[in-house]
Amino acid sequence: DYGPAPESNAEALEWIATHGGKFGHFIGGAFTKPAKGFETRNPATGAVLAQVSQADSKVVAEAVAAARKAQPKWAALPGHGRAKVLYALARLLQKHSRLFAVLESMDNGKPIREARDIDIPLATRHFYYHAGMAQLMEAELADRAALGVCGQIIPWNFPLLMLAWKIAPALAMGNTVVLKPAEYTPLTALLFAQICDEAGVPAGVVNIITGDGETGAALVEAEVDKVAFTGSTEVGRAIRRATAGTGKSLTLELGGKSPYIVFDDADLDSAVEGLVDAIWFNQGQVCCAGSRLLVHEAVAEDFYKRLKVRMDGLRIGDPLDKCIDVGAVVDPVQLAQITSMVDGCSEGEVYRADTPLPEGCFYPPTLITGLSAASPLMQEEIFGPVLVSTTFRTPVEAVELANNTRYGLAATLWTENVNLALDIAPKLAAGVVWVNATNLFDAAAGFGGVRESGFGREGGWEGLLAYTKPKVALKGAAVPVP
Ligand code: TXE
Repeated sequence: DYGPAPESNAEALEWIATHGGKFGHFIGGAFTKPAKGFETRNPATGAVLAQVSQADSKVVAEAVAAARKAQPKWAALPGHGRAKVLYALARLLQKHSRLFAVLESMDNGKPIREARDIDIPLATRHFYYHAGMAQLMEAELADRAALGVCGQIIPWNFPLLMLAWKIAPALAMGNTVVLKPAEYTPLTALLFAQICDEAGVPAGVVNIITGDGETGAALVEAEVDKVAFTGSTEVGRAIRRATAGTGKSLTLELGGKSPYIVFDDADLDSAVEGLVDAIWFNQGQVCCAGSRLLVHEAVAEDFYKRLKVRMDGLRIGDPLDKCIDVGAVVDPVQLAQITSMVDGCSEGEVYRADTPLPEGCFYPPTLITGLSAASPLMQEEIFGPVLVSTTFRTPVEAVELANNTRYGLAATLWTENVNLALDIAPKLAAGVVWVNATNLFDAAAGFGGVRESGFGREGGWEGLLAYTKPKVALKGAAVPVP
């Protein structure tokens, strides 16, 4: 239903109201009493949506203890026992998909079209996939065991999807979890907590605690066996330091400045469409956003012209409007950060989409051309709807420019020449390379970075292994040891 009317937020507001507009933490299968904390707001309107609690180290310890208590029994379940629960979660995500999508859009500011067609279906798929893997692992991974209790910290750009990426594989492999959503976007995690009970998740297997970076730091320090983090490179670095020498497993999925390379023989219209998705999907707040356009100088002028026409056609506004392409930036703090980075740049030529911009937490789709490779905007993650660009002459130069950053999360290249694609793709320092496509994700494909974009994979076989440790069982020797 792509009708012109905005999606109704009545059900979401009603759900918040059933909790009295105030949420505690979800520990040991029940919500705690709401305590002192902070407000979460709708960035598109500025309206307060709910009050959530701030977990201190005592609350973190309680949640970890609940997870610890539940873990042996959960791990001892046969694979099909855990699969049953994961399938139930997947089905309930589908059943409540409209509520999840509206809540996500209101809390984050993302267009409802994206929440409905991408975030929620991909999160659901992750649970279906890992339900299957929970059963398969018994046969395939008999020499691996669960890690134990996992502390999981997620960002605000894809709140439910990042929760799914963290919780589904952990549970499939017999771990229990304490997850902390980002302070800007706690609501879908709290709704997920509620459906855990309906899905038959045993008490203590999933614990959700809310709070800011202090809560996150306390979770890293707590008695957990693994920390899984997605967020900024700076915080990732602090977490790596804090876990060094502790024996805790760690996976980090951090920032990026992913190149989007357009060769002179590319299908330019398709490459423009891909780029719209690469940088303006979710207002550019995507770790693997194709935020650095490298375009062959022979087609650059033509490409920029086509791109600007497409930018001017993007509709920015009420995220609950089903026709909207670009929604609100997650928070005024992020908006100020984007604004100061762009305004602080004295180089290049700035083009802002010629499209009406609503009042509030919105930033126009922006293209900055003619930047030098060393410019801060070419090097630093902006994490907003801002595309930076420069040109190249040869494939060798394209690879050099592409790899000229501290990051290595993703890369995209467009060419009609398959030999060129096969030559260039392996030379790009990136965890994933997309050819004539962009932003393709699958629960069966490991996602993650190299260099300062982090390490470890989420999804696929590697993602499952990251929630296990090797286990060797030696039976009584048939042959006497000499
Ligand atoms: O991220 P943080 P912020 C990048 C992006 C963005 C910038 C800042 O460039 O502009 O980071 O965003 C928790 N110990 N990305 O400040 O702080 C925090 O509560 C443990 C890219 O929101 O990294 C939240 O749950 N946890 C990224 C989570 O970490 C801590 C997505 C992420 O917040 C902590 C988000 C600490 N010391 C931002 N401090 C991506 N790769 O997708 C904070 N947290």
